[in-house]
Amino acid sequence: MSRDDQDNRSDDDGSDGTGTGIVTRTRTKTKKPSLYKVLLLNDDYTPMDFVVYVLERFFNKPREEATRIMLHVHQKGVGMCGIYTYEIAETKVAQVMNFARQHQHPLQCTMEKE
Ligand code: TYC
Repeated sequence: MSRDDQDNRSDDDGSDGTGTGIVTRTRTKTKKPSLYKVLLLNDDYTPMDFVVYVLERFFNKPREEATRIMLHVHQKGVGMCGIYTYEIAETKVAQVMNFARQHQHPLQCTMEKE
């Protein structure tokens, strides 16, 4: 049995030996949430400094790491900003897209299930 399977074998299931009974077992909620990668896509127009700033502001990256990620995206076409639960990832994508639009840059940010 894997670590995150439920194991309620010792719980009282209401059995009375007659084959009928009230099921009173509880299921402890321990499922881990699915995780999503937030990705930045390269384009020919968004300034490098702007991308570095986005990584600092929305993904809390130190300047050096932000620069490394930006250059990776610039060279490879796509790169990862972070891994989050669905709602956090969705929020990060929306924040980046809104911020880029406000500054009239074509920067694209997306998410994919890990
Ligand atoms: N390719 C852009 C340039 O040369 C820089 C850039 C990097 C743009 C990363 C988007 O996600 C990006 N100005």
